Amino acid sequence: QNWRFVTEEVEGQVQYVYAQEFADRMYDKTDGEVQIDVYEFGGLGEETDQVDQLMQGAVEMAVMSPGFTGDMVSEGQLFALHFLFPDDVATTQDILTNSEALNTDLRERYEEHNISPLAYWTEGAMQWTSNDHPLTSPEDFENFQMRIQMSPLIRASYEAYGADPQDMSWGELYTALDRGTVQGQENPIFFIGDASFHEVQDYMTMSNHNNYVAMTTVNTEWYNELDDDIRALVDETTQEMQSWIFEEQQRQNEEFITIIEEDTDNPTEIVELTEEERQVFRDIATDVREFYRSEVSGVGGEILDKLEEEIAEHE
Ligand code: 6CS
Repeated sequence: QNWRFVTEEVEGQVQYVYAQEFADRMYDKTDGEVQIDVYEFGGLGEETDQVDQLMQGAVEMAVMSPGFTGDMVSEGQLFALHFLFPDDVATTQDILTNSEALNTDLRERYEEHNISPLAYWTEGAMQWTSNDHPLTSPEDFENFQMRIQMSPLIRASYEAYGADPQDMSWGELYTALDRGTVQGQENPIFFIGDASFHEVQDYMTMSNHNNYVAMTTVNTEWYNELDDDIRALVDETTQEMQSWIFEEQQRQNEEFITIIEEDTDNPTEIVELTEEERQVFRDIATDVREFYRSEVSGVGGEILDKLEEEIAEHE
């Protein structure tokens, strides 16, 4: 069997090495019966094209960011809510792995679109980068052109801070930052460094305002028709990979903070947000949850309510 596994990142980056490791494990477990071709970002189009390809079965597997399914699975946008998950990334990963709200309820919502999220995992805490000034208060966001992924809730989150968000693929982001089409963006540290965004940005604010969450997804119809033993191996491998990818993202995020700090040709000032500064953003972001419940979620915020209870249990 030959499967196609598409990712939103390029060789060496977290999503790509995930897919490669997944492919190797499946190959070994099936003595070569299952061969998976891994595609890096760009080979099959932009992120939103990849969502279509998975839905239509043009690819069997994908690592997908919920932000790019924002106009389709409205509940999946809850990952865009700032300051929702605990600050501790390991605790967040534990919730992502075990949450019933996500692994049962949200999964059902995605399956209505022929997408089955088999697992959710973090690529690390997100930080803000900017030109002209560091982003430390809502005033700094006033009319600030912020690049976002195509999700109405990510848009609402930054509009609440006063920003002027613009959505685009990350494939266009380096040039857009360089030319000043947008002034800033959010991403985990490894991605900021590996995509060289820091070269065209002056500041990186350690905001830890959210976690970058990726999903291991499969085409639902295809998955349901797999032989039981192969489907069990897919599930088993997905579960095993949760701790593997946690360590990998941690390694890459640590490695790239040093690379950014030591890149003296492209100096980036690193600014730590104080707890007081974070609290100002947290208060605004908490109101965005009500917007999600009333305007965005198709289920009156039920999944978010349950997830908030699960998070509270962890704290
Ligand atoms: O900012 C983005 O859109 C990209 N960021 C990451 C961490 N992975 C892929 C995604 O498309």
